Amino acid sequence: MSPDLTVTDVRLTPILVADPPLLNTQGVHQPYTPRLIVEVVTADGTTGVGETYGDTKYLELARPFAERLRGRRVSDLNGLTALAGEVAVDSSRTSARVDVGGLRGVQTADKLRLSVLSAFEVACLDALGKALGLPVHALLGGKVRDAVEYSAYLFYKWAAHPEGVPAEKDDWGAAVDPAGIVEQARRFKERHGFTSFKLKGGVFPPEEEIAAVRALAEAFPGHPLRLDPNGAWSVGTSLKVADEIGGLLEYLEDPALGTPAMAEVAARTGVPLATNMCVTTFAEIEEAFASDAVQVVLSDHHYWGGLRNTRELAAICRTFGVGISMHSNTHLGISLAAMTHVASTVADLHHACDSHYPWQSEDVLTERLTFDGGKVTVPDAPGLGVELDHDRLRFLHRRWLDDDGALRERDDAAAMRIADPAWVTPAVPRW
Ligand code: GKR
Ligand code: MG
Repeated sequence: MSPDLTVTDVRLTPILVADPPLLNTQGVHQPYTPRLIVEVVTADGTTGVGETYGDTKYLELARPFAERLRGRRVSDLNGLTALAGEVAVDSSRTSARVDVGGLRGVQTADKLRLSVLSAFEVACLDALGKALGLPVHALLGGKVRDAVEYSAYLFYKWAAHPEGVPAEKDDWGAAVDPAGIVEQARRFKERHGFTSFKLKGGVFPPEEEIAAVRALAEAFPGHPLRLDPNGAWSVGTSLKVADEIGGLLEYLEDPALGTPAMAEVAARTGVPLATNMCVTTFAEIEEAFASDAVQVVLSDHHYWGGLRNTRELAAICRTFGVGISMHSNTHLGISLAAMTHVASTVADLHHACDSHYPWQSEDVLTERLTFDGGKVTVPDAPGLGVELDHDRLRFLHRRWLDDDGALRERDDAAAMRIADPAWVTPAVPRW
């Protein structure tokens, strides 16, 4: 008898997860960051899990979406788009311009919907795979590699969150100069075997970040390096950096903000440019590809609307001779498993994907995923191949419930103001 794939229940659990004091153009990561865990239960008792951003604007959309999903089948994946379209988005939550504060590009209503849809799509795929006894990668057409490579994601970082702020401790130490970044890279390599490194820039004046890249190149010869200032530089500064260290970089990521500025940089340097900021929706592809603004698109299955859309994006990139890899924000193991499944099915993935996962000391899984030689083995168990730890989920949800609301919206500028009350997110270009 075939399994009854009808959705009978959908559980949404917002949580707060510990995050170290990582610095970026906007400020510093909060001590706890919001995520949303989605569980989809079918009539035959199978549960599928998904994960996405957990700020209020996403929760507001996830609740009506969950209502609409009940009674449908987890195999009706194409129908999710229509469901998402029915969910009303509060226009005060959206903006059509590239939003450097958010670090993830434009915030259109459709993009917010897709970011929510992605968690439901992953949960449905997980449930479907479990019901059929197939891994998610098989539902996407099958893996073409057994392990997916990730790059170490280096951040300038304080030793600890500001005194007096409740936070979990981490053992990574501070990294506020080239020596600190090299030491952090060494630990990443020791702990997880990474052989390529991405440095989050836009924090210190470009000369300091150039020095950090040089120090990395010297300490780790032959290891691919990337630098990502999240659009903080002018075209002129971007070109200067490209000129000085372009030869050491696999690519330069979002040096300048927006497609026209990226196109100007791309036209005047041979250094490949990657983005997770100016090509973040299907609507943005045409202008960026026509103007040759980017050579690598970093997909994020959350805001591209799931794993199947990520494959569609990969096909478009292939058609136009643009590379594809993956971007990451603070995330847990469900998202890492989802990224790994889809990445395993994309034949022309030629760059290690980004992941924040090593920075997360907490998870909602009974068993954390691990990096071996910088790679995650593609799970072959049914569904995503991960199991939810309900006690941990309750614990992290309790933290969210106990929060007075201050941490429920990720706000790196507000977190920075605790240390520096005069801080405002710098206007762009900053340098
Ligand atoms: O977590 O600070 C951060 C990152 O800057 C993140 O927000 C970005 O979305 O990692 C991302 C990136 O590659 O731009
Ligand atoms: Mg980036």
